[in-house]
Amino acid sequence: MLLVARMVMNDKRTMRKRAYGYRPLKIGRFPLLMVTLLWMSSIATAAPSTLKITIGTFSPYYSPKLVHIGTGTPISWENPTSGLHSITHDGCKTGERCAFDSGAIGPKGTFTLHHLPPGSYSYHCSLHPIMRGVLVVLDSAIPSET
Ligand SMILES: [Cu+2]
Repeated sequence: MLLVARMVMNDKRTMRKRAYGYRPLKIGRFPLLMVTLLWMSSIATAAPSTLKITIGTFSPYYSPKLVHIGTGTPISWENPTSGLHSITHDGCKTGERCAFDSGAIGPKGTFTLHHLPPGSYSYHCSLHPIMRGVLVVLDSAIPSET
């Protein structure tokens, strides 16, 4: 039975080849396998959702002011104000290790940080030093806010 079916299939292929004068494009299992692997890897390495901090003209200036995140969680500051602000690690000012400095973020601008090593990061706005926030990166994947 199988042999007959195979013969019929072969015959159809030959007919198609004859009819169009070329070999029909064979889409084997390889592309399907690749797509499946890509899909699976995208699930495995799916980035944790970004934690958003809003910049404000009034206290607490950075909302939330104190943030705990797990390593690998991107943090994004959004500037809905009409002024310029920065996200500057205190270490940049004191001359210690400068972990991040956004430079001036304009109105409607954003600044995103990825993959900060675990640690506690105090930061400020270099244009308005009264603006202060703290970012704590924990060696885990579970983010939380306070
Ligand atoms: Cu500012």
